[in-house]
Amino acid sequence: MVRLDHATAVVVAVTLLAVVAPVAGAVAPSGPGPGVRGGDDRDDEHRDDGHRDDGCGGRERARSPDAGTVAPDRRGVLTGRTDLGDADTRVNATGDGDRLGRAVAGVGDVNGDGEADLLVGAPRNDSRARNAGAVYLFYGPVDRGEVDADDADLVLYGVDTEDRAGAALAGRDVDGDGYSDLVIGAPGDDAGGTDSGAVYVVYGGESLSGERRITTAAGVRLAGAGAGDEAGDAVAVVGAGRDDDADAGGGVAVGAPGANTSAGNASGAVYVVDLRDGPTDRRSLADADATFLGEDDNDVAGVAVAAVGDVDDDGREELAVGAPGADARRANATNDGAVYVLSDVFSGASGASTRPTRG
Ligand SMILES: [Ca+2]
Ligand SMILES: [Ca+2]
Ligand SMILES: [Ca+2]
Ligand SMILES: [Ca+2]
Repeated sequence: MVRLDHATAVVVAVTLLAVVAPVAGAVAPSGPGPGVRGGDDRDDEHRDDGHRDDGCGGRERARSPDAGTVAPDRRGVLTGRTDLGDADTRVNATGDGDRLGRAVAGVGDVNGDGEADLLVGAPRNDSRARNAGAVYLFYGPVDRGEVDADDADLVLYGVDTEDRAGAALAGRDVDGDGYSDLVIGAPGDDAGGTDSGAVYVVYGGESLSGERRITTAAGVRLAGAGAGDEAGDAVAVVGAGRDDDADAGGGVAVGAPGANTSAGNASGAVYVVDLRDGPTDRRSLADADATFLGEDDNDVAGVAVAAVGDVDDDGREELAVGAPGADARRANATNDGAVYVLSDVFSGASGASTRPTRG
């Protein structure tokens, strides 16, 4: 394991490039203390409630008075302003309070027909249990006009109350078989203890369709290492697509902002797991290939993770980790936040010595 502040010193293979920047876009915890640890400040409810909840699932939608038209200019760049209701496609939730759209992901081609596919999360769907969540996969080309979520080509349901499957989504071909795979976060899952969270990886293929329980559809389940970790609050694919080798495969990075470490409660953690062998088992993130720990109490590191490409121009992609509760390195700083950029978390050919050491 690696404390994020000591990454350069401890792990030879991992270079910590840059630390400390104001976080935009990620949720800031309301403050230190038990309320943060409880998790509700980090979940989708908090983030969504910053906006009006005006029942937008209805079919009668007035155009906003300042909507105009959007059209491509001479360079092919869209310009202008209009309502999202003018979009080519509107995917509608089919249940009250589903929070459809809490996460969306372009996942590449899951069924191998050459068309890119669309993955949509509704973490408070109640089809199997209250707020168990649902994930919808639409095979491209996606229909135009109004589309019901239940008409998706594949529907994956969370199983237990408050699992919130679909709160975070990602996808690429992690096992290198040519089919994109689905990475689905369920931060309220109890697989490793109450609200440990879990991440499910559903391997792509031509026959993936219908309605499935996520637990049976998944090839591998990665359970949070401990109760309250909320693993799967953020997910990213690392490695896959890092070069021209289409079957290189990759792994996943999993944010667990509620993780307690020796640094304190909810310091948070990020785990990287190699999936190039296409594992089909149930495992704990305690056994992840690499682990990066938040620096301090209530940093909630891992509430955002992203494979950001090769931002330092060394030919290998970087992983960025948001820690909106991190304190700046000055007196009385609280919740200024920080973003960590980790180099080379997943590199090279199978067995390469530059892979991170085991945590
Ligand atoms: Ca496809
Ligand atoms: Ca695959
Ligand atoms: Ca739970
Ligand atoms: Ca790089």
